[in-house]
Amino acid sequence: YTVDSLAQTADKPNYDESKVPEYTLPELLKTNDGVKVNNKQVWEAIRRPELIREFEDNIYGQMPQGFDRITYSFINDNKSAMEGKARLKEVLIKVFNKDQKLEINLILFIPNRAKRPSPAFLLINNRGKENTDPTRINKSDFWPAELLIDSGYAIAAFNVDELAPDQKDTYMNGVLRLYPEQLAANNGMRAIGAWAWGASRVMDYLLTDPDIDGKQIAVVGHSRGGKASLWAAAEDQRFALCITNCSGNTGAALARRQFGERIKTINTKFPYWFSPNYKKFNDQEALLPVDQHMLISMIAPRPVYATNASDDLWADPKGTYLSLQNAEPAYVLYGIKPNLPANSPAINEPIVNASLAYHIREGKHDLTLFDWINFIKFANYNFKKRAF
Ligand code: GTR
Repeated sequence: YTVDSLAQTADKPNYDESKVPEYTLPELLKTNDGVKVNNKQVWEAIRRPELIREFEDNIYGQMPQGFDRITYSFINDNKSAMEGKARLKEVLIKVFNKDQKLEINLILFIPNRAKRPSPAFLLINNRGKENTDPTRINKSDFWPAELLIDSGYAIAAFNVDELAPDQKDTYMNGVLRLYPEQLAANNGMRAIGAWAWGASRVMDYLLTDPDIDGKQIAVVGHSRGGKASLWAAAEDQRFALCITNCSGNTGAALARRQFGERIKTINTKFPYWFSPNYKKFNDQEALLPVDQHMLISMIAPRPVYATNASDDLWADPKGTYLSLQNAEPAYVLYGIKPNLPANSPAINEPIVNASLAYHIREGKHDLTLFDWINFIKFANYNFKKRAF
């Protein structure tokens, strides 16, 4: 072997289950001082905040909490959109901080014939404006607004590029202009954190909208957007439910399995997604003080739905299912027994009537109608039950 070919072999993704290293997950229910967490009081007062800090310091960066001012104005308000089925609101959200301004364009459809205030789904859209066309001339299964409206849900979306352009040379031209100290810090927010922060600003607006049930808002993201939806729901407990579609590495999949995409790969290709501190864990997964099951745990007792696709081994379906399973003890603290089966369900056999839901869909890395149909069933089940 030449040195070069060895280096290439080392960086090749592993898809062989027998080559997954032995690993021990960091203990979920033990505080950094070694105290056992056996009730939700200790979890909420000590353990959960510890974990939030670990994820902030080592992975996603800090989540800036304050700003000077936020305003909402209506670019469009059409009570008879979608041939009368929905009210369309196009809301311009402006956030001001330190003489800087950030604009978020929110698109929101609310069902006319269903109950009001409506439960809502919010998509963190990482796939361009053409997928969330307010005119509905262009329709896309990535954001099937008509399906949601027909099912009695409001459906909202914003574009991640407004918060942090999804490119290594321009990502700082968004939220980070409002928080320059983040950019300077090794544990500062980067693009994925900025997208999650954006979801929270949309939440700020949604809570002022009398047509929306603020207690029933689900945050949804696909892939890089699914990493952000998990982080948004972990940081912002106002989200009642979280959906993470094919989110893989630094999303729902366990890092320590080193299967498919790895920390080094993601940090090399997308150095602007996570905090600079995360680079310390390139090829050093075992040194992480957390693993991704803890990210899901921080959302407990709120329901989480993770998905995979059969052709998308890069996102490690098995590691995603294991992550959900290992988050269960946090739900048990709230008297909820998610009861995921020991083995991952068969392809196209979703588990939806649960607090921790999962499916692996046939096909490629994508967000499809199949996924959405099951997200609706999951929300129907959990919102009706209101067990949280
Ligand atoms: C890939 C990246 C994944 C995932 C994906 C996507 O290139 O490696 O982590 O985020 O992009 O967003 O579709």
